[in-house]
Amino acid sequence: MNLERSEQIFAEAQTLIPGGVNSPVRAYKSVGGTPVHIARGAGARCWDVDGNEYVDLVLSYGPLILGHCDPRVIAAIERTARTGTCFGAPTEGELVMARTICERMPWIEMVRLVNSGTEATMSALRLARAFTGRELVLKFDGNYHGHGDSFLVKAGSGALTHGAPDSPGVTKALAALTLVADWNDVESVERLLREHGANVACVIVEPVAGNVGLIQPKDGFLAGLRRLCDAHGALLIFDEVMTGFRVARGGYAEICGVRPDLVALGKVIGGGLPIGAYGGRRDVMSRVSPSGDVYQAGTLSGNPLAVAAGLATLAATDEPGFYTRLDATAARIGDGIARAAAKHGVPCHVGRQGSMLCPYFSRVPVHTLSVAMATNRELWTRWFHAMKERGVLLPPSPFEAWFVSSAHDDRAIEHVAAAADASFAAVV
Ligand code: KE4
Repeated sequence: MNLERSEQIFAEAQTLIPGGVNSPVRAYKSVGGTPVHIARGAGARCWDVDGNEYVDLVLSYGPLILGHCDPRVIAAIERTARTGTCFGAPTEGELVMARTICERMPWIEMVRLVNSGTEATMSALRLARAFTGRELVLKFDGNYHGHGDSFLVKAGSGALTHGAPDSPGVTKALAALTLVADWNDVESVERLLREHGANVACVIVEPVAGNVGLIQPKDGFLAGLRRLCDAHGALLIFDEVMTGFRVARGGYAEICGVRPDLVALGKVIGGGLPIGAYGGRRDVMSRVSPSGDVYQAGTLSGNPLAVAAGLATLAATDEPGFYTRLDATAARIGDGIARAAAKHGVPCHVGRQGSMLCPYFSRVPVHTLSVAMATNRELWTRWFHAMKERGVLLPPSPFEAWFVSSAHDDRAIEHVAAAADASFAAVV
């Protein structure tokens, strides 16, 4: 396939931007080759700068639950932009967003908007340390909570494939304050809390592991974290930056019935524009400046354009049957991949939670990071390129979740299934 213009842009970009990209996973380091540079998107599809068309299953890693350029979102952005882009003053839209989040996630009694998922999780961590007066935080191997220093200890996503789980620049003193347990293993948490519990401020967890591919929690895992946090006086933080308003109207907490003390959000609530949020118990959130003494601020926090795009997106997801239809679309895509793999004798286990999915080339179901890491990455990489050449754009790593939108119609679903069949035929 012709990637001439992508190659030209990438060659120069690497002289001016670290790795030629503004976020590492986009550089194709773990799969090789030139990253396709996107010119435009529409619905379930996008086109690169060389004119190649793709069914998009990256969707910017989650925000575009309605697909590219949804008319309702574009109209909201256009309408708002004509009134101004930012003011450094409160706007009514921020109240509407706060009301919407709190209504759909009643365990969020107060919420603060920020500009990224990283800001959301970093702020939640600072707040948990202040509220409890404790220093240690507990995260899980393979969970990714953004690039805040305290989280870059055995992180997931790009940190998993870039071979720098403990990133240089994160001081040993700070890393020592982060305890790491095994995701889906309550006993590993119990052991750490038995030893350190009196000084653990919070347990932060991706309720569904979306940064090692897609692994669902075992029954009892999240309830076990709730029980242990209560027993040791630590706050339970759900990082729903990816799953919030994507896997259900109220995120995964609605599905599992476990009530977190704080939640980090992002992606979908901005409809494709930069945003993050953190919120939860009123007694905890009241400690955030200026109502409290825990400082956190942001020039563009609550940005009117991002809020407008997010509200238009959330309104669309509130239509009757939205999540049922979206999940059914994702199930059809996952089934198509599994059928094609079986036809070509490729062991494949598709992890899926709602409209987030990830096919693992594994003989056994994937419930832990170690099993995910043992899957056939070499074959996956060749299949990734074969799919790209057949017009399907996947995240460039076997440890990233795929995303489906309400714009993925029958034609897109059938295209993915046919491309998967032809790609397995080409690489097996
Ligand atoms: P951002 O700072 O990238 O907006 O959000 C960080 C974050 C926090 N929590 C979870 C559960 C996340 O998945 C993320 C970011 N997700 C990755 C995808 N694996 C973003 C893609 C990228 O880094 O380019």
